[in-house]
Amino acid sequence: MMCATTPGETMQATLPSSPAHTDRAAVAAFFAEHGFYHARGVLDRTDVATLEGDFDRVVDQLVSSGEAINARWGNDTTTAIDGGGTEVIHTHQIQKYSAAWARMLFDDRVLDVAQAMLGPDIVMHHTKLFLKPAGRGAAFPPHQDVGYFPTVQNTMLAMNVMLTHADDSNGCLRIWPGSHKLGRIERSMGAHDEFAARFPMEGSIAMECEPGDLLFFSYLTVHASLPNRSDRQRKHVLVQLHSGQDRIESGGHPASNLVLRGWNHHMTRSAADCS
Ligand SMILES: O=C(O)CCC(=O)C(=O)O
Repeated sequence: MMCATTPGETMQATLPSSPAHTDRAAVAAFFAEHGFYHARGVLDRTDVATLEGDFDRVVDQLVSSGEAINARWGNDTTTAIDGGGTEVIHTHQIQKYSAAWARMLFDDRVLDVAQAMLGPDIVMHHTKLFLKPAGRGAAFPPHQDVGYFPTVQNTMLAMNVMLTHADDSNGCLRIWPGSHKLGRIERSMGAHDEFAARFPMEGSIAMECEPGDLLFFSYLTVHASLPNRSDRQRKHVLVQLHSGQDRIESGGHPASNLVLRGWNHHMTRSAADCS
């Protein structure tokens, strides 16, 4: 909750308690008000063990590929937070490696929660694996995601599938509740000191999560994360979703346009041929 201030203003934020994920109306209202929603315990231990096993296998494959796999933002704003020499191991589209992850995308327990925020038509834009290695995991400065894949109706959100315990010491996500109400902010992609100065960390809340939790936030919600200085890895997969009533304004970012539930109302023959 932003206390008695406007979104984005500096003031110690406090964590509004998320409603149960079975109460769709309450989830929708909470998300509209705060710009995020934390669904606890959606996936069980067995699911997490399978997904984490495949996550680790993907990481091994990435490392042995010899490709560039460090997605740390190489700018001074990041170095001001984490001191440099850090990394985030990353690939897009984990479902192109693992059938277990492809099945997870269609899991009704997951989609039932997403539907509360997106309605009955749900399109997956892309997925991203993130591993913040123990002791040297990179920070992300405050930013919005809207600039990367804007949609006409701003329905795009991130669904973060948590595989490990995450807290500030291993670089969990931090969110500025209510900041989505500021809409699209100029130069919000995070590589700018002015933006970071406008959103000091004290105005954010650390989203402590457990394996099997889902953390949703709008692509308008300002978010960040601190470095992983702990002896614990931080593993999660981010799934970018939008409503099937909405459409991408401009391309450029890897996109799957995979319909997970319902219908993609703006799909065309030429668009279906792309990506
Ligand atoms: O996972 C993190 O720590 C931050 C990732 C992020 O901000 C993003 O992908 O937009």
